[in-house]
Amino acid sequence: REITLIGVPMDLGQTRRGVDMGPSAIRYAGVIERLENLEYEVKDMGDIKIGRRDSTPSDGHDNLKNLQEVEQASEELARAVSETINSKRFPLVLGGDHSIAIGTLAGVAKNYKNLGVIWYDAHGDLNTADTSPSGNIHGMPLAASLGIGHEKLTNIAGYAPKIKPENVVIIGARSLDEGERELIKEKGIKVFTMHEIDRLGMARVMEETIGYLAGCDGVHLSLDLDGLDPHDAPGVGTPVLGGISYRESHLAMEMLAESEVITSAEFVEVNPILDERNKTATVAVALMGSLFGEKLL
Ligand code: DIR
Ligand code: MN
Ligand code: MN
Ligand code: MN
Repeated sequence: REITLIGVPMDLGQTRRGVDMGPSAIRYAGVIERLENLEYEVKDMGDIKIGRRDSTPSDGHDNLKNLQEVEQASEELARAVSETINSKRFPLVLGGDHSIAIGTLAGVAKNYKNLGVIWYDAHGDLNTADTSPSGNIHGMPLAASLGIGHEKLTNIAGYAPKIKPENVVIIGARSLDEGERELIKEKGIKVFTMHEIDRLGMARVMEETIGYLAGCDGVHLSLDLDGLDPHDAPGVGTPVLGGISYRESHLAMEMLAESEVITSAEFVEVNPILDERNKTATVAVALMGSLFGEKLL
């Protein structure tokens, strides 16, 4: 019952400013107190250092904006996450845009041979430089972790791949690019789109997800706040209508808490500049409460 918070004020994986303030917004929303109230011992190791926005974004990086800076931060984050796990603590990573998952997973997967991943997101984050419509690395971290894409992104911490396609579950998808659809089909990745969430209900989606990952020796939760509906989580850079509700998300976190499967987690894409009175960071902290076992009775 020991948690280490790792802040990653990264905004270089996409083009909107403000998501670098995500870790501050989440701390301000009371994450430490929330977890301490659940009797966890919480250590905040502060923020990973992030380089400067690339002044020459097209200097030969081929549709990979700020590649060098994302790579450097990913290496540092991977070290911090791996050290946290080595000292028997739970790494809770606060973003920052979703490109940070490349570093988080590089650190986590070092410690698990058969790591499962729950990717809670409106998007697939399965692009590469060849398929990305934007060149934004925050649309690529799941592909990179599967070993697909530019070597500087796939080989963080000196090994690849980090995870296997059969150990990934995407929940909440409702915006996929063509190359991402092809990759999902080619690799047979398990996806619960909004269609399945509506049809089956979140309870069954989570039961199936937990069952699907039962053979894994650890499960990482990568939660992009844009997985939620923009009404509930407006402070994100790429909102998509028709998302997972606040209530469904709490249920999902509560079921993960009950099953005791989650061994690391990150909450990403909180952008206080686009938010309404820190609502999205507050939602993130409330969901962390449920993930770590908060109950009404
Ligand atoms: C889009 C948006 N698929 C891209 N991705 C986002 O740029 O690759 N991921 N917003 O979270
Ligand atoms: Mn450069
Ligand atoms: Mn994402
Ligand atoms: Mn997203």
